[in-house]
Amino acid sequence: MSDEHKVNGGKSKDEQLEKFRSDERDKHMTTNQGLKVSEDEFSLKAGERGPTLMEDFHFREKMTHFDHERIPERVVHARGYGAHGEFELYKSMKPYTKANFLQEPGSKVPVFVRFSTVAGSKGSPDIPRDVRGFATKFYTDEGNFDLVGNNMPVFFIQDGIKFPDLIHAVKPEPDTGYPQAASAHDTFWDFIANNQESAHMMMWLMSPRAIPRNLRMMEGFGVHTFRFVNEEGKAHFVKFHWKPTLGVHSTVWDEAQKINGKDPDFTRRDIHESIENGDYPEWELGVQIVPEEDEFKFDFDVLDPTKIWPEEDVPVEIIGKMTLNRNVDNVFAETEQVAFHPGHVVPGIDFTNDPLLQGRLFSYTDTQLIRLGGPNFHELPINRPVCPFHNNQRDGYGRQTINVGKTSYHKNSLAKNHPRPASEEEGGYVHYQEKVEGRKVQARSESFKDHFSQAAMFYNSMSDPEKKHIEEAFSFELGMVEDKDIRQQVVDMVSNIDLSLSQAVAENIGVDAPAEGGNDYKKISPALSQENTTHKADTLKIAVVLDEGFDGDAVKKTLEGLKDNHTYPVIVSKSLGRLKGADGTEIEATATFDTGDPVLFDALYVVGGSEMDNAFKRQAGYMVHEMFNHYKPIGATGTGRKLLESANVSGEPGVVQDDIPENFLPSFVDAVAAHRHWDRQV
Ligand code: HDD
Repeated sequence: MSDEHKVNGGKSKDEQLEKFRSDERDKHMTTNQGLKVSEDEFSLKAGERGPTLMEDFHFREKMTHFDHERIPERVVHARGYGAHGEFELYKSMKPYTKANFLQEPGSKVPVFVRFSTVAGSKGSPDIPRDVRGFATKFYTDEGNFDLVGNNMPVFFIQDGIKFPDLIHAVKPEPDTGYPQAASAHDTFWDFIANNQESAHMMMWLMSPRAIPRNLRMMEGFGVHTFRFVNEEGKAHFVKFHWKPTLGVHSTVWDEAQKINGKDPDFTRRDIHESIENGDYPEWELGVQIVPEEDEFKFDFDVLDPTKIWPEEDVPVEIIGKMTLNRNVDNVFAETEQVAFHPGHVVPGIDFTNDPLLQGRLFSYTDTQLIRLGGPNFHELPINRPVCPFHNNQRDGYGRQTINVGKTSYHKNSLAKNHPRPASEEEGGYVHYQEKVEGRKVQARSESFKDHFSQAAMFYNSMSDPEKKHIEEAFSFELGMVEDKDIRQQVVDMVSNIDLSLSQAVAENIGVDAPAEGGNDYKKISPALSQENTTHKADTLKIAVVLDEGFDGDAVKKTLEGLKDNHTYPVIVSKSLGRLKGADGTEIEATATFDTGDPVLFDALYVVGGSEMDNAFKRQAGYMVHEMFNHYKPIGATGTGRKLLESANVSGEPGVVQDDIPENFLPSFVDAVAAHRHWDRQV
């Protein structure tokens, strides 16, 4: 590789962006032509009470720019949030791929990640029941590699040609314009029932994965099977996984719906604040690798994007870690203008014939052309590779590069044939020479026709609370479907996955329960259940309900202990400001019962105080009730214990009470680390 392509590890993107940053502090205001502006509050008028004059170029420029400020939102994944970070390699992938950023353990490349929901508009709430986009741009010294994935490892359809149909079905219905950011409506379920390849994805969508607690605690998947190609030209099939170091955690439906009202920005605020606090979100990158010789060794087609490779059969090898450590400076310039494309690959990473992937390879550039207004979006700071780029593409809206010289064609003699293609040895991308033959057909491969086995595997791998979640999700979603025939069709479809599930849902939504069905596929993949994920108390937010007259010494000790365990206690009371303990200790309340709704916290610690009035007790009681119903950890000391007793939650799982801080703290931290306590009677 030539020296000009060597880049400065994890920092190179930040250095590049620095050249484009503009800091307006301590500066005079000017027009876009650099002319200093003397007046910005009053337009130029003919007389104090007269009409505005056309001549007022500052008014015209300011207004015109404003009128053109919006660009079309993404046709899908419109609601998103991005952050910068770096990817560090743990383990060389040299035996499998020649991709430069996957060679040297310890090497780093900058990344930019944009998380998103799929169906909702740009201003929709953060926790609808939906798939989450998880798109990562690796700025490598061989060009940008985009891993444009989701938080679910399979997809609804098997062929890109059906994507517009799927999206038309899930978006607000065209005759009413609603519902916003919701799949609980007739057209979506009509699509599902009539496109049964969606069965496996439908199960993921009805599971807790579709309402993650935050963006830091969800997995990411490249979904498709890609190809690694090594220096010798040998290829392996590969699937990519992102595994969050904090584990995979979700909300419950009632909680998610309430969060969407109380704080529609909940997950974006969470990740922004985590990065500002230095609690950098981390994911390990895992790969599943299958030799090409084993292509036909599975009971599913490795190219089918509605199938996973069970981790127990093809282990996920952890090869590196991504850390998100910097928020964007400007959401529009970076998060909105970033343009991902599954076709942005580097030497050593190639495609397969997955027909969904093939369809995507067309769609992404096409959509950026309309969204970003022309073919020069690669020149926007966030999209620029950190290595140099040269070709004979020229002109177009918003062109920034000033290409010098006469030639913009290949081959030429005037510029000695530059820019010239690079040989494979020089780092030129050479497509993998897969042998293909066959008739031109428009058909589904026979090997893509089993839609229900893995859907059954997913359901059978769930814990009881997850199964309950799925049944309730189906009941809610189909309960919102007006057309009884569609409800019946979906229930009949579900009977191919699990008969008792279909019967329970049928009863809840008033349709005929299927008499027969079920699935003979009995395989289980424990990795699919969130019950088997990592559980840690780190970074969880604890509401501490406090009133005047609390036991100062004990509370202070406990709060310090909670912070030492890397949790975030937040004092919630009837009003903001200082609260005085019985011994004179002062603690500041930073949230009120109004601003500190229980759904915004991961756990509750009730202290109360000696002067609680009935209003305080009722508000605190509401917090206990909500936290309890959402299976969240609850702790109480001192006067707080009485509040738990009157709420009838004492002795229930995940409810910890003790007046001695040394005893209370470890048990409460354990309860917090467990996240949710499903074995409660709610
Ligand atoms: Fe897509 C955006 C992920 C199938 C067409 N897609 C988009 C984004 C993500 C995904 C994360 C948002 C990127 C960002 O944050 O800017 N899409 C997926 C995954 C799929 C998938 C994991 C299946 C495995 N997508 C898919 C198909 C098509 C598209 C089959 C069309 C044939 N996707 C698009 C798009 C979008 C998009 C219309 C809208 C905005 C954009 O591209 O940049 O081109």
